[in-house]
Amino acid sequence: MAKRVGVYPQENNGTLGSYSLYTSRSAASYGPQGLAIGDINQDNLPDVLMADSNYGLVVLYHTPVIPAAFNKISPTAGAVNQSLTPTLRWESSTRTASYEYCYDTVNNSICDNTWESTGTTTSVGLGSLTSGTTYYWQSRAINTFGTTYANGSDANWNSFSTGNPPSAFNKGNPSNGSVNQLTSLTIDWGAASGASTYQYCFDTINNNACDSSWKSAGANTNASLNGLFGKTNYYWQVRAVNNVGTTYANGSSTNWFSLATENFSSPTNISLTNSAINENQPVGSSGKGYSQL
Ligand SMILES: [Ca+2]
Ligand SMILES: [Ca+2]
Ligand SMILES: [Ca+2]
Repeated sequence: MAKRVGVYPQENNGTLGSYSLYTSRSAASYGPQGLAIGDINQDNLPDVLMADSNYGLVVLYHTPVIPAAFNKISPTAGAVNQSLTPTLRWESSTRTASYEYCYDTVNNSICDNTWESTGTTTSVGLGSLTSGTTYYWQSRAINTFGTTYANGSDANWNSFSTGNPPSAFNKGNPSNGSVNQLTSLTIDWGAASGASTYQYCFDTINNNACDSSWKSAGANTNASLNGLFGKTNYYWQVRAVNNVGTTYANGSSTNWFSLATENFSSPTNISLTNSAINENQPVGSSGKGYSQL
């Protein structure tokens, strides 16, 4: 018998390569029981055992080199309406010392940004992205022997698109500066495309800011205000919210409406100097808005 033994050598991606005959180190021959394939070290990779007449039991461990194949998980390829702070996730890969990821806005299957390490973590939260933008990303696993790119190829990038905040919308009734309002009343506003929920705030401090708390109106474009004080000035604002952002009614977070409850002659401290308010108000005969006043 020739002093040779048949072995399936490892490939550098962890798979078994083609069967080859190797000259054995000492044994004159191997009997039918002298060779075995088994996973001696329980790493799910087959090892070769040889019952060598001079060396005893010889184990050829199947020891791959570069990290094992793995895939990206999310966002899924082509996902749309993603938040501006998405999390990139990928599968873990055995034999990996560290992972890196790259994302950019250039669809060319290469990293136009910088590969960033996540250590041994298989996800990363991205900072504030740009709304309505398509991004491309890839991850890779690294050890001292080499690099394995997700999804089988360094060119296999995934894309996802960020969504947009709700569209512009305006408050409706009561119109700005309304007087003699009931102490229980309904405020309403127009619909904002893409809104998940609306929130409103009302208070009695005329500072274009919410001094009480933002309350959810759900998907409704109106809300009931009950138990207001009489003869009191109130100030209210609405905002539309989704997973991408927040859009304030009438174009600005500081563009609040005022109203005065019944038996009160007129709000006395409406700001007429806010050009943003004036632009969005019906223009009266004076041409300066606030025809109610
Ligand atoms: Ca093994
Ligand atoms: Ca790119
Ligand atoms: Ca206020």
